[in-house]
Amino acid sequence: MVDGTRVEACRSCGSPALRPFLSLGRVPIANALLTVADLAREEPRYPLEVGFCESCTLVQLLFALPADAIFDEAYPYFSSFSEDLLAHAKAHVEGLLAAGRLGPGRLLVEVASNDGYLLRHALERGVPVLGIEPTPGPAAAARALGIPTLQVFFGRGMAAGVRREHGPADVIVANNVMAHVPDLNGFVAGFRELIADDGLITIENPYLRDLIDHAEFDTIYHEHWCYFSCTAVDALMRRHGLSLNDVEYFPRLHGGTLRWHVSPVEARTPRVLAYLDEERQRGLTAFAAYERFGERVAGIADELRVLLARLHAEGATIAAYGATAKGSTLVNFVGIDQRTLAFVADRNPHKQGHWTPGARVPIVPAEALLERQPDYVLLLAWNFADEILRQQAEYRRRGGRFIVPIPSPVIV
Ligand code: DWN
Repeated sequence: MVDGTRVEACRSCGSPALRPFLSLGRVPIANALLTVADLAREEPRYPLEVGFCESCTLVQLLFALPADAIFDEAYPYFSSFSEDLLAHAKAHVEGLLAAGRLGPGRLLVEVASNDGYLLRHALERGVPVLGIEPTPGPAAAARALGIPTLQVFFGRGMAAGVRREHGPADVIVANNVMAHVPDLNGFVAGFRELIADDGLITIENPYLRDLIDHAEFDTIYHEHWCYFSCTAVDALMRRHGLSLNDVEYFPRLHGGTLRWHVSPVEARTPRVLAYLDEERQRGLTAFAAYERFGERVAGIADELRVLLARLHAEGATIAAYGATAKGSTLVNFVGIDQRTLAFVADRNPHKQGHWTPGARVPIVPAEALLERQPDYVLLLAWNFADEILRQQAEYRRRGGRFIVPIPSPVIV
């Protein structure tokens, strides 16, 4: 059990005007997979609650755990188990090269470089790269690819050291990490410290608008301290002398992802202004947009609970695919456990042989779908549905059906 803290001030602007709008109960740390020894004792649970800052509009956790309790030695997330994600990362590097942002003499630094899923593509093109990754497993995997990797958490002080040793970064890439840092201002100050005056920072995170529109409540878990809109990112960057200049939207990535383009030099595009305007028009900058979200979430959870109970009562065998962090939130909030789900299949060998926290469902290799041919598979990695349904065509040809839980449960 670690000491969490109740959040009294906005992680971005410091305002005390935080308004709760969703509680998902007391849940275990989503990626704290259990070993057989862990099964002998109850895993710790912590409040999972989010709120809205009336001052800068940032949506954020209202109960926070220390980062080193989450991103520890056993942290199991490796990016390279999705072909679509690898292709997305390669396209990003190629776009930066085509735009002249990268080249032999221009340093690319990736914050949360994980297992080298992105930097490998830059290294192959002769780009000087540096990875920053705090978790030992992914950092070791990146180094095995020849990627220089610092195994530390990124922040202001650390960035100054990198600049002294390596010089300023021409490009900083920060994918699925800005939501994962407790010291949000220290993190962004690190960007300002490290980036060259004419440099570009690209930041990818799931888009808050889609979380609300598609009821992606399962993407809320303790390793995501914040949930970003353009409005909140704009305010955050201005505070550190950076400008949110552009934005790219990837609707099929992680349930809807934005790539924010940030630089020390202001050069705002009509596209980013349109996103900021749409958020105001949609009401995402006011509490009312979030006030009834909890009711929608409860409705989806009830739908899924009733569907699974009906299938189970009919004698159907049900498993799951994707031992995901979001899957922990979903099954623990809905109240599903190993009595309903026979197993969860996952391609990541670091997860296999463990059990999911809370629900305690055994994690097995993906081959189990064909070996055991359950009647239904709950797709906990629904954000990769296109890729996984392609991959599991044979399971489906044999009559297997997937249950896609978000935005509402459907059988495909
Ligand atoms: O922000 C985060 C997102 C980007 O990734 C991190 N906090 C942690 C992680 O979230 P998640 O665990 O909910 O994520 P993913 O990325 O949806 O995980 C997919 C899981 O599914 C992985 O364990 C790998 C597995 N997988 C598989 O077994 N076969 C994935 C694919 C595409 C497959 O074909």
